Amino acid sequence: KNPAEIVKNALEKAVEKVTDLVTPDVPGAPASEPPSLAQPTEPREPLPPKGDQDAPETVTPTGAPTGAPKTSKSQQGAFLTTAQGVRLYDTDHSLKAGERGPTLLQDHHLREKIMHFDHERIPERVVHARGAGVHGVFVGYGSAESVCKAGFLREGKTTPVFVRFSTVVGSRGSADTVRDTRGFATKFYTDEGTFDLVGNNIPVFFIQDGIKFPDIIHAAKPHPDREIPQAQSAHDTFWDFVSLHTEATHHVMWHMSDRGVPRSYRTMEGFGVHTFRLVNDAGETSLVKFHWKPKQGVHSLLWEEAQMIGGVDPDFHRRDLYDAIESGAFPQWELGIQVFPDTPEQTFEGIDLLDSTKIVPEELAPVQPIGMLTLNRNPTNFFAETEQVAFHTGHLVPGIDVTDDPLLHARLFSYLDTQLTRLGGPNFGQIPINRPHAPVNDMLRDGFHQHAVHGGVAPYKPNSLDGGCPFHAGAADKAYVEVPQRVVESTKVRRAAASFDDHFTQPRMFFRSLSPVEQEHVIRAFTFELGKCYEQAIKERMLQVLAKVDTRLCTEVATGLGLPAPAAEELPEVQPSPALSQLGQVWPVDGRMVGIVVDADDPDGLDGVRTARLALQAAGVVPLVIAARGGDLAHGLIAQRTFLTARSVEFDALLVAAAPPPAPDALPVRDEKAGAAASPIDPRVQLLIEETYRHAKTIGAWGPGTALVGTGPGVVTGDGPTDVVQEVLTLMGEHRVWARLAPAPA
Ligand code: HDD
Repeated sequence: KNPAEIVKNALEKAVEKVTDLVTPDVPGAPASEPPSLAQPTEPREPLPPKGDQDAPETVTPTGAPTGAPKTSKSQQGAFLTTAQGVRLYDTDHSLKAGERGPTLLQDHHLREKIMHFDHERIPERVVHARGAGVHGVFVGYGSAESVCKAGFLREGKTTPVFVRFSTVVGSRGSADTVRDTRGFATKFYTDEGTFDLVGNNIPVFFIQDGIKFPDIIHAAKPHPDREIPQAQSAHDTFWDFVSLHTEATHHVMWHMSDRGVPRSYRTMEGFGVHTFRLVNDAGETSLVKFHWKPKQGVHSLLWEEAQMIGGVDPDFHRRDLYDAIESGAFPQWELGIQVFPDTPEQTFEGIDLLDSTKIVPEELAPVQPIGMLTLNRNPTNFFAETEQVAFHTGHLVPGIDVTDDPLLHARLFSYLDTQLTRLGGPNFGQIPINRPHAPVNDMLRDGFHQHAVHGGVAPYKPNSLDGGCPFHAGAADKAYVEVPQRVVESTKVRRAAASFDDHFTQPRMFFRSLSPVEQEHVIRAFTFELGKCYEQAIKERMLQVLAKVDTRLCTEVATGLGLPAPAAEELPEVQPSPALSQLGQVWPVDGRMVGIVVDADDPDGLDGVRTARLALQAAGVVPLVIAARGGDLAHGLIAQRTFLTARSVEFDALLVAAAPPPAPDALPVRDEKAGAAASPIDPRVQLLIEETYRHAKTIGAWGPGTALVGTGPGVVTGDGPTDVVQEVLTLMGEHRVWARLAPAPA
């Protein structure tokens, strides 16, 4: 048979099959009767302005007004109009030749509505597509005045900011809690122009030179043939690249550590990564690295929690940030700088300050606080603000200049360039969220989406027709004047300095600075990620890399993968940097979440729950009552969660005030199926307790709840809620019950 014929027949058959599927022959069904069409909506009286849909007053967890501005949540005005302001009497039906007739081309409202809808999406960011942005305020301490002349760092100076947190690899709709680096980008709308600090929650980067950015990103993104896996580094192309490209090792160590799965955007450190050059009033320069230190502490999820949340609540970090701000628990970060002398070598204690794969340990150069960031307002419109905000490392203000870090230089090009495609032209600076708060008097003209109506006839310099205006500013008028940095005479090369060659000392320092439990997490993360790779050669090559970092790390990962460990190498000792560990401190608990298991049908028990709730709220903690059913309970309590909607991963601690029997919607458990007596407790409550324990979170119980929780570190029981809640709050300050996770002694 002719092959073309075979294909043709096969295709025809396939089409027949599909047609069968879509038009099933249902016995007794009326012969192709179309559903009756509703009549067009009658014109009706316009509604009054929707004042009643204003956002509720923003209150703290204890109910006090925060004074944050109210923003309207609804459309404005009485009448629906077209984009041109023409009032509409119907937007539900297209204009047709008769009720059942064809749609008329003259329906200009239909065309406008659909045209606009068709173009509602813009290209997502090529990296950092998934993010959450919020407004806030930065207050300078004045402590930076000796090194930096920037006005926003002056004592008591208040500057509005917009901060966007993000993951790097995933698409806009991907889950928040994947293992990834997090973006931490801040736009300071200063009086002297806009300054963007476009940083991450990890202080080093995968590459030393920006020319390799497309390589690392192509390797980390989903495989190009099937576009999987989404938002993951646990796949062959990522590990193929980083195992061959050992300058990524330091970043990979952080990525595999708890830093790769933050508990919340609110509990991440932030880093400017590069070394910047600051200039003071006298023109003296210093080299600095920027740090954001969260007042909430630096905390992470466990990997199992992160994976579960990815399914249970993919918006976990977004929701956490918005809810905290909405409830008045405003997250805060102190901005700090490490200051180094601006020497011609641009090194500090032998560390090359132009190499973005290196940190300077805080023990060598302490982080000195220079101001406080407070995030206090959620966006009004996600697209207009979070999606359209455009950050750029070249948005600098007088007093802050760049160094010759080759990673930074590529960024200085890339961030402007990417906005042309993403935001559709060169006028993205006119989008409200990107507008500077300083007066703008540029000579940039025309282009797509030009919103300004520029007067004058002479947008050029020099001119006489517009009176020579505008004039150049001098340094005294706060002009941005580049530091007259001496450029070393050299030859053109495509090479890095020899000091960029050490790829293993700092990864070793990082690993050895972690506590045993954090080291255990790194080992498990490598074992998980490499265990997801298909290519044996990639796993073996990565073990060779780990052998140069730390022998135990390498051996334990090899054991987990079932592969022989490479021969142990003689590795030089390093001085650990204790500041790199997240453990060992006590932090404030406000803004944290505590679940309270109650029995909806036991009014006596609910009285104690009320007491517990008030004590938690007084500490700024968000209590969520979990009952068999939602809605109003006794004693003015409301069940915000039910056994159906609650999952342990949402809570930082669990209080068990009851031993509720199985609710009607509980699924059977295995033992019951096998004929054993039904459990007297709802199985989902048991699961809540078990997971909370597994994830090393504090558990408190009183009354009938005591019998469910057992004993052990971090399990607090008592006769009533008062003492239990106080002790639970104290233990929560350490984030987890670390004793439960301590690795067994070797
Ligand atoms: Fe980048 C976005 C942080 C290296 C090119 N980057 C982006 C964002 C953050 C960072 C936080 C999201 C900004 C937002 O929320 O809109 N990037 C970093 C850090 C780096 C880094 C800390 C290294 C120290 N980036 C880097 C290099 C290049 C880029 C080397 C290119 C040569 N980055 C981009 C970009 C993005 C971006 C393609 C995508 C969307 C955007 O800029 O506006 O231009």
